[in-house]
Amino acid sequence: APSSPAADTPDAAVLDAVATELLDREAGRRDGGKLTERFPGLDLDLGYRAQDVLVERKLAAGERLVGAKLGLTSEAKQRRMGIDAPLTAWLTDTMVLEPGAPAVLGELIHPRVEPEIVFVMGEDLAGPGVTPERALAAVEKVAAGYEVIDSRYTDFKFTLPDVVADNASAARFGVSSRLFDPADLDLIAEEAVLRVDGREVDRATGAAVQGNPAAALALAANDLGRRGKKLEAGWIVLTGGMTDAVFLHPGQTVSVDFATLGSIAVTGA
Ligand code: OOG
Ligand code: MG
Repeated sequence: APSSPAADTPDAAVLDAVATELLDREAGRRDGGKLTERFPGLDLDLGYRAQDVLVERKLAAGERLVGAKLGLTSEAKQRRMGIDAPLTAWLTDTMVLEPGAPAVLGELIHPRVEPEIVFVMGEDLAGPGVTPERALAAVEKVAAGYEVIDSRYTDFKFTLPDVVADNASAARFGVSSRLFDPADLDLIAEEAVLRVDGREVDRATGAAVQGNPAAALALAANDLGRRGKKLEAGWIVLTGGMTDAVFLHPGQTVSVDFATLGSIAVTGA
């Protein structure tokens, strides 16, 4: 490996440098190279600690936590990104797009949209030992959703520690105002069709998400428990893109049409 002065940087300095660089890229709407190349010590553990530093800085700047997200829970996403493990990250209030609100492309780098099944938590939930059944019992409502991901890495090229540090490419998301009781749904069979300007580009069922979106929720609760954190009552949880994501171009509308949960759409402005 090429020798780099950053290779010997102590953990605290790496965490500061990584969080600072990713926040600067987000604010400056520019992407850049993998930080694991600049900081070879950036492993998965440090990646999560960098993610925590990054989110703490967002909160210190006035953003509010509104939930958590899973990434890379489906085979379609894992295959596209070349990473075979799911991850967890954070959602804040400034990421929310209200129904009908456009995604303002000038605020983003290279946004892509993906269909997501969304949980609204009724109770706090944290591992260890959370099963899909226990996880679903803590859910108050289920809704159709989409996420606009926007990696701070060039061409969405990253390793797992890179994307963990980058808060799992989180940028914007939308949740339908139609909320469903989990008892009234078959989440595994629930199908979503992804359309760009009305033309179908992909489709998948809830089974794509870890076999069952409730299993993804349990995974998040167990992962946060390990990190000394929890999912909180009232929070939103994005369970992960069901299909590969599509780029959002100016004037385009991406819609997600669920069989039962209804439709939600976002336009690039
Ligand atoms: C990483 C974020 C993945 C999902 O739902 O799988 C994600 C990425 O694809 O850039 O949000
Ligand atoms: Mg996602």
